[in-house]
Amino acid sequence: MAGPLTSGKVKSKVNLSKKNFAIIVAEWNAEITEALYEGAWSSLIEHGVKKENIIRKNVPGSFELSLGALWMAEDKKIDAVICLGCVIQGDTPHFDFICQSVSYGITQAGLKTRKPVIFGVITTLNHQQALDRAGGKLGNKGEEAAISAIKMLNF
Ligand code: DLZ
Repeated sequence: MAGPLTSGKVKSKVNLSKKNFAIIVAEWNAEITEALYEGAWSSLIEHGVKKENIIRKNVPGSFELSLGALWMAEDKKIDAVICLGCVIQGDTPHFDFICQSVSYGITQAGLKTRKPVIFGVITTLNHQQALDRAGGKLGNKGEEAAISAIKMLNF
């Protein structure tokens, strides 16, 4: 089932060619997170964001997205931060700790800096569910994350 954010383009009252975005990409499950990055980057470009105004940063895993997001959001030049990760459930409770920590951390980064910090983290039970959400039959959550950032800049 697709959410309301999935569709291609939104109208922006804000001049996006003057906005600076940071996209932070977790390296765990790189096949998925690279597809999310592709979706987020393409969507920003489609909405008129300049290539040179998109900064990409990598972090080792989704757990590190929180600190990466805070660092980028604290940068005065950055208007919005998009966090991309993929956490797939394993045999241990590790999944729950990472998901809980990253969702809380990303929220805190936004609240502390008063900037849009977007949660583009897929949390799935298996690899197929992640593929479905990274350019597969359920769309691309990276693209949705970019649209969320644009909508928040238009708040
Ligand atoms: C350790 C770990 C595990 C088991 N699974 C994932 C995952 O599915 N997705 C993800 O983004 N990261 C995972 N990690 C790595 C942690 O996020 C983190 O990088 C390490 O625990 C080091 O702090």
